[in-house]
Amino acid sequence: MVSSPPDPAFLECLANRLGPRGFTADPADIDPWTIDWRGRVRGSAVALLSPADTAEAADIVAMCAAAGVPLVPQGGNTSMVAGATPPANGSALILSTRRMRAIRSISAADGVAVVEAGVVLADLHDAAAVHGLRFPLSLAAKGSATIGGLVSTNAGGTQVLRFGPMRSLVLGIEAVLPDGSRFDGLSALRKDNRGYDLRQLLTGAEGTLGIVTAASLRLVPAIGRRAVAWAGLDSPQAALALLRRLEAATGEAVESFELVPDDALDLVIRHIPGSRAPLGGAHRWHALIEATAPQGAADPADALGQVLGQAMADGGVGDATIAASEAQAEALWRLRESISDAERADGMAAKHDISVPVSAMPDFILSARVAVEAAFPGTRVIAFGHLGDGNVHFNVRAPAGIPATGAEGMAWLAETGAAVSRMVNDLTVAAGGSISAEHGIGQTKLAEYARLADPARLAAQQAIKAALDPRWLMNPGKLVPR
Ligand code: FAD
Ligand code: 2HG
Ligand code: ZN
Repeated sequence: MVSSPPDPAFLECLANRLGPRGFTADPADIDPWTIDWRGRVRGSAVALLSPADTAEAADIVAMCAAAGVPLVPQGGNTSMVAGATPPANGSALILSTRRMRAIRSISAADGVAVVEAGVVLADLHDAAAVHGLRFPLSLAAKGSATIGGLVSTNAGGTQVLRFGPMRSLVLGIEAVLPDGSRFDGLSALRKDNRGYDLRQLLTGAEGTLGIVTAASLRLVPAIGRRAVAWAGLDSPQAALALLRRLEAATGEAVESFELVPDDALDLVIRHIPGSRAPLGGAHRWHALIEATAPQGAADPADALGQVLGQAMADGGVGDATIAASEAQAEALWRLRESISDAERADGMAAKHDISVPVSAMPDFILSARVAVEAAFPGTRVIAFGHLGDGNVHFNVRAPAGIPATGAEGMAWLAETGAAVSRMVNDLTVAAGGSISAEHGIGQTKLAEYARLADPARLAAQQAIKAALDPRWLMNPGKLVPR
């Protein structure tokens, strides 16, 4: 394993190849990119490389491979598992896609966008809209998360219910493999049966098998009309029953169904200026629902209103409101999308991104919460998110007063937080679930992944890694336990 920073003569070769816009060794430029989004994992790097295009990326990967220098691919650095944070020993260089921001093409005829890795998700949304299309994946970090990062983490978000995660939207990939060779797999064929699928292998590889430089992505027609509702409920079981009822009544119209417990809403109202509760009265659980319809189809608010009305009449739902304007719809979404920020502002938490079979999730949430809070007095569970995918963020907040960063918070995380995570992960595995539903393994989940993964799965992943990256230079210390 490489453990010392690359030598200055080699850095000079990289600087010459990339020019002043693509190379910096100034700590003031590099430092903000050496810490993860949550501010918990600090790494170190002596240079940040920003190739302008695939040819430059291929050259520097080849140069680093020949010199045995590790690289950490980085997009928007919004990873929830410190996946883009370099190791602390300064041995690796950061390869940022910040300059690879071209939208190469958008074809309405094929429903395909070809975009470079550094394109920010919100920019792709805007570009597709100009063509009457949309890229049907969204998440709260859309203003920073890049296509390369989303592909490499096989990101989920709030429309997986209808469109699946990134994996189902990636039609082609262009990448630089660990030896510097270029894989040109951008042709967005709907059918291609030539054996092992590199596109799928690179999707979700967390930068351990090479640099994704561009992707062909599936676009769908723009929404004609949307209806956004907020419902107050007394249990996650009632929430799942409501989702099934909505699906039965509206077919595929429901594309988002997000579970929000009252304490998550309270956090948002406390920490995010301008937030207010959408419903009067106290509800232990809430659901944010979005239903959509194509151009010219009936207003989805009608069907949504009908089902919510019936559910309120028979007690399945306590109260509900449907946004009367785009501004109201956006305000409801802001409440949901602000939970991570509000939780971070409030204090330390042991974060978990778990999935179990969808039908088992409501009981799991309630029983695991009771068990964890009893085992670790003073902790408070908030379990929120993508209920319809069987995926919630089962975050366990430290006792009040323990800050989100700093020595006290980190000490809690390293001791109590680690024990909390072992318990949550054991409960998840016992329920037939996954300890990473959408955020990946990165470095913060690596030890737990190594502890709990099926040995055959682990051995196959290690064999693939060793075959494509025999010196383990691509994103060292992430995803695959060595
Ligand atoms: P980075 O954080 O820079 O990198 C992520 C990983 O991908 C790292 O392992 C990195 O090495 C690798 N990588 C980045 N670019 C490349 C590339 N070009 N080639 C190869 N490897 C690369 N995730 C969800 O799935 N669903 C959510 O709902 C969700 N919500 C979020 C909300 C917030 C507020 C935040 C902060 C994060 C959220 N995430 C969510 C986490 C999610 O993983 C990221 O938002 C996104 O996928 C990462 O994109 P990025 O460009 O920031 O990648
Ligand atoms: C979300 O669904 C993200 O909002 C972030 O995946 C989850 O902060 C979290 O734990
Ligand atoms: Zn999520």
